[in-house]
Amino acid sequence: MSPARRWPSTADALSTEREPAMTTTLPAAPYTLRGTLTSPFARKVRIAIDVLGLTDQVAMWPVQPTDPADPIEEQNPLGKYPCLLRQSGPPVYDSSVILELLQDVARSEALLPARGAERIDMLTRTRLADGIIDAGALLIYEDRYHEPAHRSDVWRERQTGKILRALAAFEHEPPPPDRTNAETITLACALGFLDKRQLIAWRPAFPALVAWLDAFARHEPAFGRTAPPAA
Ligand SMILES: N[C@@H](CCC(=O)N[C@@H](CS)C(=O)NCC(=O)O)C(=O)O
Repeated sequence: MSPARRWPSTADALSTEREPAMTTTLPAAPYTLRGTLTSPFARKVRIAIDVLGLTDQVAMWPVQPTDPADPIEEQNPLGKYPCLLRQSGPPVYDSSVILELLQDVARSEALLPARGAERIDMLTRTRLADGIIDAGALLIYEDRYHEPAHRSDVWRERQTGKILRALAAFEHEPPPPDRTNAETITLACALGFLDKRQLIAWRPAFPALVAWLDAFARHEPAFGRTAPPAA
């Protein structure tokens, strides 16, 4: 694996509002995160890096999704990001597994309990929030990869239904907004993704989640620091 271009390890790269300048310098950091500033799954990881105090240990190397020469498919055969490269050991994916690794590196259990019923609950609720992003991505890909005549309203309704039911579950029982953990990070990234992509008008239908996101953003500054670029 010989990257042509990388980002250096800087806190700035985690919080930037624009793509940082490229460099050919190989990072000295023990870990390198492959992702983009617009990826909600990569945002989960960027927030975790920030809150766990690991910004000096993780370099950033942006994925160029439209560049066939980008080695992301060698690093993760699924071609998905985020993907965390290590100085020793194979690459680590997906976002929730990366969160667990980062917790280990930080010797913390702040994001996810190590064992017990709370761990299973949090993993399940984190997957529920992940599923909002997954379904939203499928809506985007439907438009991106299918000509208008081949787009399926049935498919769109299925994905929209998943998003709405998951949002209803969180609206009914939101996690405490003053905690930063795997569930709250992922839910905030999912809601931020819906806002950014304007996939559905969720705000009028889910007022408790609107309030929840405001409160979480006030509680956790890393959420604002990792906002996707405006353009
Ligand atoms: N379950 C994975 C999902 C990752 C994912 O779908 N990432 C998107 C970018 S936000 C991606 O890689 N899309 C390109 C593709 O699916 O080929 C995770 O949590 O990391």
